[in-house]
Amino acid sequence: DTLSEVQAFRADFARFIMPYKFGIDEISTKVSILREEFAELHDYNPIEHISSRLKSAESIEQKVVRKNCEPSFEAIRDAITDIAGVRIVCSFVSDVYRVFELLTAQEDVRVLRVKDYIAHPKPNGYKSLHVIVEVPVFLSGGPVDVPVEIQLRTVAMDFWASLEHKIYYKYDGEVPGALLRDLTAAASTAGQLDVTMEGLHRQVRGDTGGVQYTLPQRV
Ligand code: 0O2
Repeated sequence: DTLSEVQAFRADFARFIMPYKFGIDEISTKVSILREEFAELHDYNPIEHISSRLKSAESIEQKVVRKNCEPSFEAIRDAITDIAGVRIVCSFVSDVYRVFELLTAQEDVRVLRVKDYIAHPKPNGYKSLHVIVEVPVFLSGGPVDVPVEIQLRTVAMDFWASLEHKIYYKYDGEVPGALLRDLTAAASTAGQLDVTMEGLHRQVRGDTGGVQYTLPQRV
């Protein structure tokens, strides 16, 4: 009957989503370790904060429709790689790339895709470094590789993105032109703030070499 079908689907969904939660746990632990070690060894903390989220069933459904994906767990597993999401907010742009390098250099972290919206911002001004990685999670039945989307950004980029996200939802994606222009201008102001703050930080640390970082290879 319908009730037992719904119950069976719920149980299948819970089983499907569980490894993604563990994927988040694995990445969050890795980031916490880097953060603590940095604070201890270098007396400096490149990571301001970490947050994570599991994509809701509703949001997965919307993406299935948007991507025209077959509504089976197998197809969803392959097509939707941001079910597990971890966001790392850093103080400076150089820290974003440094944390990216340190994380992706780890042996059990396999990089599937990199989107560098810092080097190539979206037309609205959105900036962040997105990387989809796969990490092994050891379950009772053996290891499974879980994709996790990691978003790395500065405090200024994060401030901008959270406001933009609210505005985008308030207007249901149809943000009025004037507001969109102001938002894009604000993104550029946030970018200038990042450059100024990084410069000040370097002066205080006695580093006169200028800001330099190697951009990640786009996979
Ligand atoms: P939420 O609520 O954060 O989960 P793909 O996943 O690669 O097939 P997509 O969705 O275009 O395609 O991926 P992309 O561009 O890498 O970015 C997806 C996520 O980045 C979004 O997730 C947001 O978190 C963030 N993002 C991307 N563009 C913007 C933007 O213009 N403004 C803001 N504020 N955030 C952005 P979700 O699923 O949309 O939402």
